Amino acid sequence: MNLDTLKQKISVLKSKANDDFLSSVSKEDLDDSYRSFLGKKGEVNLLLKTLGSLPQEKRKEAGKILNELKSELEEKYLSTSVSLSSSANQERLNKEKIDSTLPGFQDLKGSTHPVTQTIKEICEFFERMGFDVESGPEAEIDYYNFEALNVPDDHPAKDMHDTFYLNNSGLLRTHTSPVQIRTMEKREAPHRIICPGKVYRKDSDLTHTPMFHQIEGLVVEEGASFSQLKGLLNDFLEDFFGEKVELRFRPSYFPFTEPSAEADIRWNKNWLEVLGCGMVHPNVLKGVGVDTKKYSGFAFGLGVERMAMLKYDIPDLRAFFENDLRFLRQF
Ligand code: 2U9
Repeated sequence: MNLDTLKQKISVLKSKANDDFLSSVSKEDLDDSYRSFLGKKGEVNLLLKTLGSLPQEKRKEAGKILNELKSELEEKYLSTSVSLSSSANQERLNKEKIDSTLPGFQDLKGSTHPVTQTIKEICEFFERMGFDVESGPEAEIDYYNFEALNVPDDHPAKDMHDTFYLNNSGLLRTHTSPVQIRTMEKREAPHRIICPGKVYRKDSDLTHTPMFHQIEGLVVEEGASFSQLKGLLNDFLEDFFGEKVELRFRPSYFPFTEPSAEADIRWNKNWLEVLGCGMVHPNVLKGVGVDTKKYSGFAFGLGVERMAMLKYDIPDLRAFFENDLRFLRQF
């Protein structure tokens, strides 16, 4: 081989190496090309080995050219390697791109539902009056929902059209009164209990929903009287509405109380019914083993949604169940 041939080979090798380096798509690819040109058995070293076949006086010059080629390719390799890793970084950054100008997640704070709030307010008043809060099952049996409460078998409330009956001969409680019966079975008189909870009736129109919330109270004590009941309800209603109320009691009928009454409050010249009440029927007390010679009892019941509608001036019962945030945020 002569020097010109060597120069030609070098020039071909240089452009081939340049092309290979530049077309590498990854660091691994680039390192492969490096090895094939600059590695121990790479093409540059193969050329170096051919130096011996040159005439003595040309070898020095040829060696110099080959060394220049070597450092030129080393440099090319390094610069390509740097640009490859920076474009890999860029690609990673593109994938992980964070737009710091986007608005953050809204911290949506929940609040207590007006029905829950009303239950809490009412129970707190009665707790201050010495009542215990009691609860019980929503799926009941006929005995606790009707029989123990002196409700006769032919009472309209027991009708299929009014009560949700379950497959297993159970039913969904139509009032929270079963809780009072269960409590009186568990504990000895005297009793002062308040029972909030969900109740179910086959009713659905503008002013009735199949599920609503009730609070019932029961007092069984020596000398419990209708006048105490009236005083207690008067105090309760004034506490609840936050002002003096004008209250009237109208005679009514419930199977579980005798006498029974409905209480109305004066509301802008009109009388509005707010709750029902009465002296606990002796049959009910006897049924749970209360000595009616020693004890008497009074009870009352109210609908929570109705009370909340009156207090907060909510015109439509359905607002409680639609869970429209514009409604709920007002409480
Ligand atoms: C026992 C004895 C007596 C609970 C009572 C009412 C009157 C009453 C209604 C108000 C509106 C139900 O939500 S409503 O539809 N309730 O009028 N409830 S006396 O009497 C009892 C309860 C338990 C052992």
